[in-house]
Parts: sequence; C-alpha cells; structure tokens
Amino acid sequence: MKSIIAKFICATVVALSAIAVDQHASAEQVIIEAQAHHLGDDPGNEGTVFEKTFVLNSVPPDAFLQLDITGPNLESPPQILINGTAVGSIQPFFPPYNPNDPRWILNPDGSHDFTGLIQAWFPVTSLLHVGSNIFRIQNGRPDDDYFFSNVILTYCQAHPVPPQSKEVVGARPIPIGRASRTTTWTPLAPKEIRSKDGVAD
Ligand SMILES: [Ca+2]
Repeated sequence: MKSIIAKFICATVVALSAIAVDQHASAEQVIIEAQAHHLGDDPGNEGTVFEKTFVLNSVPPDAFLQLDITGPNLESPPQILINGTAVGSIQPFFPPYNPNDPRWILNPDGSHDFTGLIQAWFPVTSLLHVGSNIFRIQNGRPDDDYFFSNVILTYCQAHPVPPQSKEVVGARPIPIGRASRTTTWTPLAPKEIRSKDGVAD
C-alpha cells in the first residue's frame, strides 16, 4: 500500500511539475539505451567500453539509473559511470553465489560469472546536469564477456536505497510503466567476494 500511495503522489507531482526530459522520453523516464550490447573479448564483442550521450532539459530531484546485465564477472565487475563519475558497484546486485545454480559459472582462475539477469539501480541525481550527459560502462577486466540492455533514467520512484555492504533481503521496486512484478534479491556479502587473477568468460 505504501508504494502505491508513493506512486500516486509521485505521478501527481510529475504531472503537476511537468519535469522536462529529452524529446524522446516520457515524463517518468529517459531511455538512454534500450538495445542489448555485448562487451568483452569473445566473438561478437563491441569492445570493452560503451558510451552514450543523453540530453536533459532539467535535472530531476530523484533520478535513478537502472540497467539489466547478464554474464558479468563477480570479482571484477563492469564499472558504470555518469559524466566520468562511478555511480556505485554492481557487486551488491549479484545473487548469492550458489555452486548448484547452473547460472553461476566457475572460471579456471577461481572467479565467478553470473549468467542470469541482474537488474541494478543507482541514485544519480548529483551526477547529472542540464544539457549533455554521458553514460559509460566499461569492463572491470578485458576478458569479461557480458551483455547489458535497458539503460534507463527513472524519476521519482519508490526505489529503496541500493544494497550496500551488508546482506539485505528486500523487494525490487516495480518501475512505472513496466510489468508489475516483484523480484526478491539477496546481495552477496563482501566476505564472500574473492579476487583472483586469470581468465574469465
Ligand atoms: Ca572472454
């Protein structure tokens, strides 16, 4: 109920204030890049860096960057930046490592790739400015192969605080305009994260 009320208030605020976004977006979100891209060094890769410029006519007070990512390396995950500043780590958005889950790949070097869907989000209002902004995603290690898609800037939503260092169990918010569903997530505790050298896929 709380989130429904929050969304009603949010939608009302958005409607009344008519927050300006770029010409391709609705009042609630800016689609920075919807298409899937493959970064890494395996066949079909598009390199190890992807950048895209997006334009804002105003900076919303409550903006979150969200994206879907599949296949990244846990120990050396891709880094995401807005205008040259890291938005935060995607590591806490990985599910807990489970050797019995076929979506987890154990690499020869002892590191791990997660081939299931990871949905990450970050508060980014302080990193945005009016005019051109640059979204960037870059490999944490050049041989890490992964796909990302649905890079979206969302406004005024009931996003929880992104997971931090401690294990947290919660429900991902339901983005406005997307299918109604809730996914339970359990970020990995830092002590479970190990770093080793070698080859990742
Ligand atoms: Ca690779």
